[in-house]
Amino acid sequence: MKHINFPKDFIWGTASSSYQTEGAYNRDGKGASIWDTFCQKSGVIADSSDGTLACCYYDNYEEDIRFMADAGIRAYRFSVSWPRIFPNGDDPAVNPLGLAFYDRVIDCCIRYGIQPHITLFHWDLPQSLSDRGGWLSAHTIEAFVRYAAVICEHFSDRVTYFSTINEPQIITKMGYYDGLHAPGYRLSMLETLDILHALAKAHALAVPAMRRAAKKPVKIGFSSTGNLCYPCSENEADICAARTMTFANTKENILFCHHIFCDAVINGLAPDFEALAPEITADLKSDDTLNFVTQHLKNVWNDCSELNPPLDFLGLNIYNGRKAGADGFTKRYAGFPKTALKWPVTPEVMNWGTRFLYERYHLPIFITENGLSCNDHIFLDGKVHDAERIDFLTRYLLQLSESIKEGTPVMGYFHWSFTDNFEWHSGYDERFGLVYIDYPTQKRIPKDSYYWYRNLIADSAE
Ligand code: GCO
Repeated sequence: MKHINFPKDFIWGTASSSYQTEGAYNRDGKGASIWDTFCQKSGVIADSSDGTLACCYYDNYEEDIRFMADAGIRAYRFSVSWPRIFPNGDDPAVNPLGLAFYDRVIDCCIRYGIQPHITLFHWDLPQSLSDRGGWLSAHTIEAFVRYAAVICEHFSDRVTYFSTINEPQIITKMGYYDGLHAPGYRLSMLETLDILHALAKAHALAVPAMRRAAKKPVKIGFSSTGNLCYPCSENEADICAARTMTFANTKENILFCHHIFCDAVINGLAPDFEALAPEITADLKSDDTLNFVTQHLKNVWNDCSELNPPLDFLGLNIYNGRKAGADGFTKRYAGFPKTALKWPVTPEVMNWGTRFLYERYHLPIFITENGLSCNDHIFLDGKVHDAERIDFLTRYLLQLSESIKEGTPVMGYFHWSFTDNFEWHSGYDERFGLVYIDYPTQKRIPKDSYYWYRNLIADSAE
C-alpha cells in the first residue's frame, strides 16, 4: 500500500444522507419529501427506483455504524430528514419519533467512539412546504430557520459539528433549472437565481439562530461544490490562470453559483456583472431587458452578500476539476480516465482546489465528500473487488496530502459514501460505497476498499 502522510489528528470519516439511505419513507410520522413525490413520476429515475427502502438504514443503522467503528472511522457525516422532524415542514409540534430516531443514531455513534456531524438539509424538502411555494416563499426560509434551531438545540449536547445546507449550487441547478432532481422544475434564469438567493438567506439566518439555541458552543459550516481548476504546470502564469478561472464571473459560476457562492455567504462580496452581461444577453427572454436582468442579479447578490454570518469551517464536496493555464483550458485526451458516472478522474484538483479555496475564504476545511461510482459486483469468491476505487482514493489523497503540506488547514476527510445508496436520478446502479449492498437481501459486504481504508487509517495513526 502506497504510504500516504497525514497529520496524526487528521479526522478520517465517511458520509451519507437521509433520503439516499434511510428508507422507512412513511414510518413513525415522517411526512413526504419532494424526493418521495419526485420518484413517483415516470421516467425521472434511471432505473425507475426510489428511496422507499433504500439501504433500510432506519432499521440497520447500528450494523453500519459498527462497520464504521471496525474500520477505525472516527467521524460520520449524515443528514437529518426535515419531514421526519416536522412532517409538513412547519408543524406546530415536533414529531418526537423523528427526533428519537436521530437520538438513537447519535447515541450509537458515541457508543462506538464516532463523532457525529449533522447536515440539516441534504435535499429532502418537506413536500407540504414545496406545495406552498417552496424556496420561492419566505415562509420556507422561516420554517428552515426554526427547524435548524430545534435540531441544534436538541442535539448540541452530543454534536458539535453542524452543516446547514449540502450543495446549494446543485439544489439550484439540478432541482430548479435543469429539472433532473426534485422537485423537477425548469425555472427561468432569474427565478433560478431567486432559489439560490433563498438558500443563501436560509443558511445565513439559520446560523445565528443555531448558535443561540445550542446548549454548548457548536461549529457551523455548509458543504459547497462547483467548478474547480488546477494548473497545467507549476509555473506562476498557469497557477494564476487556473485560480482566476475557478472564480471567473461566468454565467455558470454566477447563476449556479459554483464555489463563487461563498463570495456572498462567506466574504460578503458580489461579483462584477458588467463582465457577465454578454453571456446573460444570450439567455434573455423576450420580455426581459439586459438592464432589468443585470439589476436583478445585482439586487440578489448584494442582498446575499449582506448575509454572511461567521462560519467555523467550509465543507467541500470535491470530485473532479478542469486543467487550465495561461493558454486556457487543457483539452482532455481521448480515453481520459472516467468513473462509472463518466466523471473525469482528476486527482490534482484535491491539491489545487483546496489551496485556491482556502486562499479566498480563509476557513478551515473538511472534505465533506469525495469518492467515485463504480458498477461494483460480487465476484465468484463472494467478495467485492474494487481496485479502481483504491487507485482513485490513493491518487486523490496523495494530492490532498500535498495541499496540507503546503499549509492548507484540511481538518478531515469524509469518504462518499459509506454504503452504496440511492444515487438520485441515477438510481441504484451507481455504487459509491466502501460497503456493497446486495439490495434484494440488504446484506452488507465490505469491499476491498473498506479494508484498504481501514489500513490507511491505522497507518496514519502510527
Ligand atoms: C452530491 C450529493 C451526494 C451525491 C454524491 C455523488 O454531491 O451530489 O451530496 O448526495 O450522492 O455527490 O453524486
